Amino acid sequence: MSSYSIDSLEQYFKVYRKSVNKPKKFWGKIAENNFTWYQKWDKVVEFDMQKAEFVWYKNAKLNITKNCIDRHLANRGDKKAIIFEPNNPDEPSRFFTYSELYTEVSKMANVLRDQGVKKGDRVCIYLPMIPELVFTVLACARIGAIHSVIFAGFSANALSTRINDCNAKVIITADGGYRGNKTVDFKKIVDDALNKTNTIEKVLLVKRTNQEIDFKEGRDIWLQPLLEQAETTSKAEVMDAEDPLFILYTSGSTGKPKGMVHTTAGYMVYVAYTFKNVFNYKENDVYWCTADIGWITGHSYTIYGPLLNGATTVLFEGIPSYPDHSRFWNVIQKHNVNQFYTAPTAIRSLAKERIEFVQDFEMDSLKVIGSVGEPINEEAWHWYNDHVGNKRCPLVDTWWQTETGGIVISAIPFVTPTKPTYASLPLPGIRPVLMDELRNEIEGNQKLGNLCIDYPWPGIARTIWGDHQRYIDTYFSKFPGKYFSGDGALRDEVGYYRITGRVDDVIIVSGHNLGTAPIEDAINEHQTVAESAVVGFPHDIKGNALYGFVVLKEVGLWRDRNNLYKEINQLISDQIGGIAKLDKIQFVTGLPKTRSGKIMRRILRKIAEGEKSDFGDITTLVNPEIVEEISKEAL
Ligand code: 6R9
Repeated sequence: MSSYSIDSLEQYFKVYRKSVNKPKKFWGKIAENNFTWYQKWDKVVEFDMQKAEFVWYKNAKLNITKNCIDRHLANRGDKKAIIFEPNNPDEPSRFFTYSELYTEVSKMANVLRDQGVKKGDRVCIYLPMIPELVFTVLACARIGAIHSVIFAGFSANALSTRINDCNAKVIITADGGYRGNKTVDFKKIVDDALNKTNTIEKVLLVKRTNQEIDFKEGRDIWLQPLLEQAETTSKAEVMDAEDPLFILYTSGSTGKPKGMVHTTAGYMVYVAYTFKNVFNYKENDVYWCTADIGWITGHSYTIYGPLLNGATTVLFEGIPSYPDHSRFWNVIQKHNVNQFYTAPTAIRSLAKERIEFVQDFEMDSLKVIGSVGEPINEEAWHWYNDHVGNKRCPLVDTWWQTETGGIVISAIPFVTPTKPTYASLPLPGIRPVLMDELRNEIEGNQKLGNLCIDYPWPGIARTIWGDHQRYIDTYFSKFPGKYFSGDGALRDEVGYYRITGRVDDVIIVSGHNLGTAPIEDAINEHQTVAESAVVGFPHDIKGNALYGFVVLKEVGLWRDRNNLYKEINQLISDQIGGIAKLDKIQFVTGLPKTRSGKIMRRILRKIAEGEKSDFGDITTLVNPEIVEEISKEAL
């Protein structure tokens, strides 16, 4: 049991050494001592980094929901598993004990089975942050269906692309959802998406807003009446260790999203272990991760990680600014939250508000605060540390990705000394390396390079759905024998890692990964556009914002730039969703002619960052002040 929970720096170094010298023994023990299995494994790991093939816990049999729910029933049956905090603070919170969670998940699992969903089928979930979202995710896992949760900010078009990519058979959605003082028409978006798909047989509907919807007989089914009649116990499907648990789409350098596939046993062991250590969770703590379940952080650290450890996890439906900017702090006080995990964007936007918003609340319950999704700048780090953590709570800056399944570089609270803007040290089992452009490993400290990991860990994604070659090409080819993250990093004088940002064509805006290619494709759909290029530029709150360089088919067309700007943003929103939006646009006569796209982007980034451009071949039609003005107007 001793290596499951790390309590001192000395122990960390000891455990870390063990984990990298004898990874099989290390991960074997963790799996052996902390989970329930129908059948144990023949081998802890088998892998080939060239072919990107990973088998963890070979031939083991299990069901992850047995580990998330059933095994807690004996001792934690009456313990709260989920605290649901609705969007509207006047609506009462709802609580689900582990026993109630068992019942809810069983009912949902039985309904899905009755509707013909079988092991291996793909089920799309497009829901607001309500308890039914957690129940459906776990119900899929219970019956062996592969869940594919689509973030509710994605447009109908983005949703249909994802449904088609994995041939989902069923989609679960709601009539509508609440978001601050707005409602979102979930059902309408799904209806639009289904015009462009033909694999969905059934649309299962949760009632949330009671708004009117178009109901299509024979295809649409209200869940509530079915749940009321469903059996309250359910058999958990026997899953192989390597059976897929879920698909989660992430943006890449091309227009097509990558369906990252995570499998059952390795993912389970990895997220449980990292949750326990990175948040120093203790039995009666209340833990809150604000991430939407549509992202990997919500999967691993709102649902699976906490429930695997028998924790109490808060599910928040709302947004940080509603009804005012104190909402996060209010919820921490209300539910006596002990561990709080959020994104730098949220911190930066709240730090801009009056200090009373945070000072008026009693947050003594907090023990650990965390950050994820993008680099946290020094200013935001200090504000978070001073005003939320009260200089008392360790701030863990956790670096990881959809592809890594769980946190890979992070301080362990009360163990690893923290340093602002540094993710710090690798967790046990993780061997980070820095590589230069010539594919040589960079030895020593105080060095900057491409961040890779050179040995597999149980939570690593296994493939891209339907395209293993793309998985190899994206992550295992640039630096043969290593997993390449796409991020750059600095290793300081004591070996701490600081993530410097993406080195590829992905831009992280408010913590959301956006590939430049799909945005450019959307811009190019405009009838007046000849070509375009999108780059990121630093933004106070969002971290990065999008800057579009657009070449029009005819020079004179730019006179209508105000409308063009709006129409182009509308096209992007239709294709991808509201999360992708050009903050600035510049109409140019041509893109720089360079040897490679990489160099062109470097030039454009310089211009976007406001450095004076001395590249003669780019002539702007609009001077930057005017562009600023137009951008502001259109916001
Ligand atoms: C978990 C998650 C992954 C990308 C990743 C990196 C950025 C995440 C970070 C961080 C600096 C951190 N990122 N955590 N950058 N410091 N603590 O966000 O997954 O949505 O796949 O994004 O996010 O650039 O490569 P995902």
